[in-house]
Amino acid sequence: MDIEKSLVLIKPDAVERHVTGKIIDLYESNGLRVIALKMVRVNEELARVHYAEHDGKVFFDELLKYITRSPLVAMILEGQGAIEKVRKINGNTNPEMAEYGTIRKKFGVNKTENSVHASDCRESAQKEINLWFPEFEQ
Ligand code: 3AN
Repeated sequence: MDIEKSLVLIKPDAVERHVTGKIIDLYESNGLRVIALKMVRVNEELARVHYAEHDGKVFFDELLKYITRSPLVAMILEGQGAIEKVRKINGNTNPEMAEYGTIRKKFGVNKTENSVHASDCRESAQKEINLWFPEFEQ
């Protein structure tokens, strides 16, 4: 399997409940490497670009309000098959449907406040890394 990078966000609900360290530990314990990390208070402009594909959906306004309400932690994780691996560790978008042991099952509150975001394919990983870490040389 190829070495890949994924853009991961530990979102406001998780940072507010002080589980940032526990979440990072789950990624690291599964062989992923943190190669960039920062805490960000997201403004509406960045939120709109990050969630552009959801613009117009019924939950879009709620999503913007949530992601901008308090700081989040943005990271680049690297490892073999990292994109799929991270999504497995994160679990289903809906915490109620997520498998036991996943981050969203453990920490997610609901479909909006589901603790983590991760890139869904290589193309979006590249786009999201450029958006969140413009200073990072790919
Ligand atoms: P994932 O983060 O699992 O890839 P996406 O990309 O479909 O899920 O959705 C992006 C974000 O939009 C989710 N993390 C969640 O916060 C929010 N979201 C998606 N679907 C819904 C929904 N039906 N109701 C409320 N929020 C949603």
